Amino acid sequence: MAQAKQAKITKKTKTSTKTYHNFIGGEWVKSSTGEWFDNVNPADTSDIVGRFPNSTADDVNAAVSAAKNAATKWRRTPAPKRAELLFRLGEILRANKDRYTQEMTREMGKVLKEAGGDVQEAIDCTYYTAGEGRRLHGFTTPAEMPNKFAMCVRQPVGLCGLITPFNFPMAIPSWKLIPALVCGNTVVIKSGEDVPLSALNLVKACEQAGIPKGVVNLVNGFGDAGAALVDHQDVRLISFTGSTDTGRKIAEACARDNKIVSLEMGGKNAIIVMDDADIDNAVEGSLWGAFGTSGQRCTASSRLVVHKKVYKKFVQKLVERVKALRVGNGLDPKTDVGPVINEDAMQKIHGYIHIGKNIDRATLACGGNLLTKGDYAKGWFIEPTVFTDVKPGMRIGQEEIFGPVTSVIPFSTLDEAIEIVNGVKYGLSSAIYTQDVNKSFYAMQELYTGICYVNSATIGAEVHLPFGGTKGTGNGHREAGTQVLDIFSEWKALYVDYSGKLQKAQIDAVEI
Ligand code: UN1
Repeated sequence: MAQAKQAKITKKTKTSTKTYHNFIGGEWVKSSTGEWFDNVNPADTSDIVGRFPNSTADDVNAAVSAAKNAATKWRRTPAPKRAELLFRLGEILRANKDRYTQEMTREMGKVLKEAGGDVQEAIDCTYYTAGEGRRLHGFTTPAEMPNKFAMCVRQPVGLCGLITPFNFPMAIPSWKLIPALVCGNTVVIKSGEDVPLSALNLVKACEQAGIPKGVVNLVNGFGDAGAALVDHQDVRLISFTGSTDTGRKIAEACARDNKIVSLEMGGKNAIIVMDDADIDNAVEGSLWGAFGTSGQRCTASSRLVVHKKVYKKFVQKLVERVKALRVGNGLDPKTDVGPVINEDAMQKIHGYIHIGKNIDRATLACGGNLLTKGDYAKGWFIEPTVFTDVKPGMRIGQEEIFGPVTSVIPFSTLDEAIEIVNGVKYGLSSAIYTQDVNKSFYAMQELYTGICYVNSATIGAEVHLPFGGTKGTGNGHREAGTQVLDIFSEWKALYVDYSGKLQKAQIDAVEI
């Protein structure tokens, strides 16, 4: 990564490439060092989408200080008023959806339809969560003494640092930003360095919606900028989506400062295909779950756990469909599968293909090669790859690959399949294809994941349901839904004694 970063950084002041800035205290500003990095199209690395400030701890400090200055006024703004601005933001996102979609495909590589879905997820999240401005429900409860009132309200946690990944360049920033704002927090965002434009588009839309200066701040850059945010003493909460390794380091750093930390990390999700399943439907779901977004989703269906009775038929149909997938530039509407995000990712995924073939010794049913000729030479392309006869304990059956590679694992009984699905260190998403209502409910009960689907793939979560996972996927929090409010607000218990005298809890009991 370090090498890729160095190659991208420049101090040049003159360029024909469009230049973007950090957003700090309501102003668009350069980084304190005057350094820039290029945002490169992963389908065509000769296409530079823009150049962005390479920020340091000084820039992060400036952004945190702006967020701190804006905090009191924003916290005191009634939640329905905060939400009004968010509804306005939703309108702006909707009006610009096509442009955002194009720009996202250009910087991230996913096909246009999927980029449109990503922007739509940000729109949905904005409208849905803005509605919380008129709810943010607390509760009342009886007090144990007469003439005393007890209730609970949500209060903002304070200054939030949001660190976001490359794979959902607008949706994931919105999952964090919108609930943080509706709860009354101010934020500093450090967006994924491979996809800075989509988060910037979201922040620009916040500015246009009239969100006050300093409430939303954006710092572009690499891991050192993220680390400066994590270590800053004025930051109260870090919300992070990304790799399990980075997440663990962030959690350790946050623990030292007693910061609240919400982590959304890896997955090794699986689809179970029962012998009674509609096989064609299961094949379609597997194709979409494994190769959508080139497999670069935390929710990707990277294991297909298939009943032995239908194994042969399933594999034959799947491989036929996978071979027909068109790999190419996501901007071409005929493309099914775009590039992967960068060279490091491509090498890592290719490394896993090597492991699958030569160390695990699974059967390579199709794919397996880097695509480097003709137009492919300009980008980071990999053939959609299927391994069969995979044993659950193999590395390709255990580790997150985050690319267009899936492993088919045979099984004989539903209990065995459930054990295979649960037998990894992650627990984000799972699925089962079956026509049998009893089997589906049994699987829903036994699959130990944060999300579980019946008769559809492991991807495609909706914004009004909680998103997150068990075990190594997270640290117990859920994004989206109303559950996300528990990340971005803290409970305050309120007691009002209107008896006019001292009443001692647990001591002055009422006689009955
Ligand atoms: C992710 O992969 O990090 O459920 C997010 C889905 C999308 C979100 C995925 N709505 O696949």
